[in-house]
Amino acid sequence: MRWATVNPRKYLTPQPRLFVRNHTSTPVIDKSAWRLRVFGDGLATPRPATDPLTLSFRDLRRLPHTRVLSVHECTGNGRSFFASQQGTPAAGTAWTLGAVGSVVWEGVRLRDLLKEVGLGDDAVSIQATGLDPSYVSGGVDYGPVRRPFPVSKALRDAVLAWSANDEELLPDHGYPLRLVLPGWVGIGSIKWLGSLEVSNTQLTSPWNTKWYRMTGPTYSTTEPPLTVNPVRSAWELASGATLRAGRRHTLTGRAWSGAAPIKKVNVSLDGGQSWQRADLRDEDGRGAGVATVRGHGWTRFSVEWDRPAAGSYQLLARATDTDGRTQPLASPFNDQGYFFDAVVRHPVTVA
Ligand SMILES: Nc1nc2c(c(=O)[nH]1)N[C@H]1C(S)=C(S)[C@@H](COP(=O)(O)O)O[C@H]1N2
Ligand SMILES: [Mo]
Repeated sequence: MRWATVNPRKYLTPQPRLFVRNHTSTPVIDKSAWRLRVFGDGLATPRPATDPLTLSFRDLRRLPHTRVLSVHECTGNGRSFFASQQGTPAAGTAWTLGAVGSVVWEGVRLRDLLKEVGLGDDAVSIQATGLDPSYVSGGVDYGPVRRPFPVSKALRDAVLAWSANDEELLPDHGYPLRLVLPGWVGIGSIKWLGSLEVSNTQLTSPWNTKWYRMTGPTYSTTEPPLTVNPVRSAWELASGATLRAGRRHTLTGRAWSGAAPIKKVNVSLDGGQSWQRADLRDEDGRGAGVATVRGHGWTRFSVEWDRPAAGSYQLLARATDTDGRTQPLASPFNDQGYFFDAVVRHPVTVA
């Protein structure tokens, strides 16, 4: 998503503008032939993978529906700033800040589906697997993209979504059905959902053991899988945008957190010498006009810039959420460049 194209008057991110992150390629799926397979020893009546429960799209539509707002974001959002701002390049897609969007998902709560199929008393872990081709890298076949998550998250707010912003999911975003884990790393929200394994033991996949956990000089070998997204913010401007000298500008942007609503955004228009509080709108996602889970929308901020003189400037935004988490001035390096949450120095020219 290009921040320069974000409409300050629109709260949600239109699907065609939303970032796409695929490990392999987008599969073409026939919705009428598609089935969700549910199995595992964590079901009330355990079932092996070879004899799963199968649900058609129609079966799912018969369950209660819900609409849930979430900020959808890739774990590697901001990764390129490890190189450009901190001088320590990290492996992976060189996102700036566009691997994020705000979406109202419609679908079935996973807890309602689990109630329908019968959840066992000892279930702790659920693995979601996509129908996209297996991921092969460096000559190793890691199998289909899949990641486990705790049953507690499933019961709290996970959704099986068939639409985004009241439109059918686009193929690139997981048609016909994707999982959504609000506030959690994007990899948790498995697209083209094919199966759910419900288990009485902790499940694993390379996507929570090998990737999507912190590794690197300052990390131990036993860091937990990444779950809740950090606090971040961005200006609705291109990097290096040119603004007219001697005019009054309203600078706008957005701030978000995977954990809690945004409490304040401090901004600096002079590279960090002086700071002021930005004006906030729709804290707690009210801008989406839907009943929302607390903290799962983003907050728009704005600040007036009155007749700046010609020159080069750096705009900084630093957000804090109501859990007391504030964007740091630098993010500790990790090999894969996850969770770059530091204040970004956004260059602009006034001419
Ligand atoms: N099946 C499947 N699900 C997936 C992926 C994938 O490659 N395959 N990529 C994940 C990652 S890393 C992210 S950030 C989000 C991106 O979702 P989007 O492309 O709809 O924005 O999907 C996640 N779910
Ligand atoms: Mo991602």
